[in-house]
Amino acid sequence: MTTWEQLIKGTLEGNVRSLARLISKIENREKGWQDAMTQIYPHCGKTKVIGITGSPGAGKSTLTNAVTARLQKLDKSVGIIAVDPSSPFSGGAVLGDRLRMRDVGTLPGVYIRSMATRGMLGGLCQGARDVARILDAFGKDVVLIETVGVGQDEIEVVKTADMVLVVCVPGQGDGIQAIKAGVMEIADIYVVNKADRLGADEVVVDIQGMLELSEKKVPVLKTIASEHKGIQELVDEMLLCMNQQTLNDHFRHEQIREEVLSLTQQMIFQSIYDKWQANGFLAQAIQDVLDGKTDPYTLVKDYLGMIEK
Ligand SMILES: Nc1nc2c(ncn2[C@@H]2O[C@H](COP(=O)(O)OP(=O)(O)OP(=O)(O)O)[C@@H](O)[C@H]2O)c(=O)[nH]1
Ligand SMILES: [Mg+2]
Repeated sequence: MTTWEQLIKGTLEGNVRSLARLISKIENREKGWQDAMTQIYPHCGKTKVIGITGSPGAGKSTLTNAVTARLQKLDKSVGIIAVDPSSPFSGGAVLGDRLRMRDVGTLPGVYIRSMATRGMLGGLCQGARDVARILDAFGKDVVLIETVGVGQDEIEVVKTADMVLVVCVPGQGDGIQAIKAGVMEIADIYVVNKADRLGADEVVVDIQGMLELSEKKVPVLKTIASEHKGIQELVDEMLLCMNQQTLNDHFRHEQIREEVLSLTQQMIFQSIYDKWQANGFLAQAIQDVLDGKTDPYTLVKDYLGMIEK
């Protein structure tokens, strides 16, 4: 049996197998996970976490690949968290991602971890945060979180990052679309990828036009990720942006606030749920509602009232 202590020690020493097993145990919320994270926490704080989001097929994986290669040239070690859809419709996309990122996976020093958006115990955001933190303690300089699409779940995930890239492409009215989807306020850098295609400049102008209304100064850069073009400029901009953000206390404050609230929610739920599983309360409660003896509102209110005392 490998204990938490051994896995944590191994991870801190840079052992990849310990890292992989530690992440799995944390993701599965195995008994003792909170204490394990408490031990990991003091070793964190060096890594920059970058969220990469954008519409399906915009080239996020290709861009992640190219950015990783560039960061490595600059002697920065990289971890990648690929947030996969677990919807039955997108099984193909998951496989596609793995294939496209395969050449990154074989670069020394790159660790890739996939996470499912569904069935994640304790919520995807906290899961991504925990994995990023473990990679931080492991010694990665940069962690890239690639999400699928720009849905609400993905936006919440990238909000846990220190910095967010929003990827747009020409030919889909995408600049505007992304902004409509509520991505505008979270973007730190806009990337117009597939700049080899017609209409890239128009997308840049569109986005810049929208940005004029906002107070935040957000760079808009063109890339051809598949040819590694524009990547050097993008990474330079990313590094610049990261350095500015270390000064931003308000941002850290908001991140911690959000995390404390979400952990409170999860941990209270988990401890009650575990108790219910053990003592059969839940099964009885369901039966009582079915029998018309009570309703879900009263039931939960009474239960919470009881534990408050
Ligand atoms: N022409 C052109 N094609 C590109 C560029 N970047 C990526 N592609 C291609 O676009 C397709 C989709 O790229 P991905 O990197 O898988 O896009 P994605 O956003 O990760 O896709 P999902 O994860 O499925 O949402 C692939 O066939 C890439 O080779 C580019 O700059 N120019
Ligand atoms: Mg992808």
